[in-house]
Amino acid sequence: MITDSDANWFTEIYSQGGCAYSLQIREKLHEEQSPYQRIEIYATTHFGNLMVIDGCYMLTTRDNFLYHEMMSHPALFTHPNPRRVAIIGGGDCGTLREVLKHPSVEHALQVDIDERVTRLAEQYFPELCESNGDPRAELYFGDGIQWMKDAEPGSVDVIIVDSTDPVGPAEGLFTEAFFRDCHRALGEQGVMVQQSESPLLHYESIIQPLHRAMRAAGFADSVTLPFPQPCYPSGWWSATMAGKGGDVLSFRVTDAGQKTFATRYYNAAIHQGALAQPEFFQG
Ligand code: AG3
Repeated sequence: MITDSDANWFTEIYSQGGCAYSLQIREKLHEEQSPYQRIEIYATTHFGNLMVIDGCYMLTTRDNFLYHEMMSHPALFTHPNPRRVAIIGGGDCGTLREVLKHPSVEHALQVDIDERVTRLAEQYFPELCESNGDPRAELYFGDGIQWMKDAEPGSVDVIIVDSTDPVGPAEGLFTEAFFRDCHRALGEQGVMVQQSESPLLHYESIIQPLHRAMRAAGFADSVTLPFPQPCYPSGWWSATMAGKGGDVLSFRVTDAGQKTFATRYYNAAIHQGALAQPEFFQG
């Protein structure tokens, strides 16, 4: 926390990119070292509550809808009939809540390594956890990489990888070996989507290698959907989606246009717009 004369600030410094983003803090609500990571919770002045893991913004009350909606709905509306969903990471349950809005979903399993993230989300982000009691929801605390290795072939329709940055525990979630396990776990028309960092800061270092690894693992098609996310480095973030059966550029436009649930950002036009690729995205 940086202190100036009349305000406290939390700043995530992204040193490799020479940039930082700050939120004004009212008070620190919680801090702990879990078995896996350092977790901090703050009350901000204008963004609601804030969760920080190992110094990096995970979410704020105010802007998490952008990320969680874009991590869920494009993939779910790309699959023709998503019934079985696995979320790797996502311990704050925000992605799980969005997934459960889809009436076709029969089972949504969240696999996060750190139960403390979920317990703190229940306390400080109760709105994200409001669907945790849904009979279709299952929370499992364990290693997502191992879970995917052990998954029954063809047993999942959509895989959502809602991870931290590809350093430390999440590094293995950005590898061809992991994508091969995802590919095997998915059914014929399976779709996976992975949070893929900033188009501005990480195109060459993360997004391009991710596409190569997904294709090498057997996925027929992949596309990166950029979206705004103010609290993450550069304020511009992305989700990269890959299809086992093929085409991830077309989706259930009519169903998305007539969605039966409320969102704050996602709609059919936003989905279509996110598929438009910046000139610097190559192939
Ligand atoms: N998603 C975290 C994405 C990475 C953020 N990176 C950063 N701030 N440097 C997990 C939390 C949302 N469910």
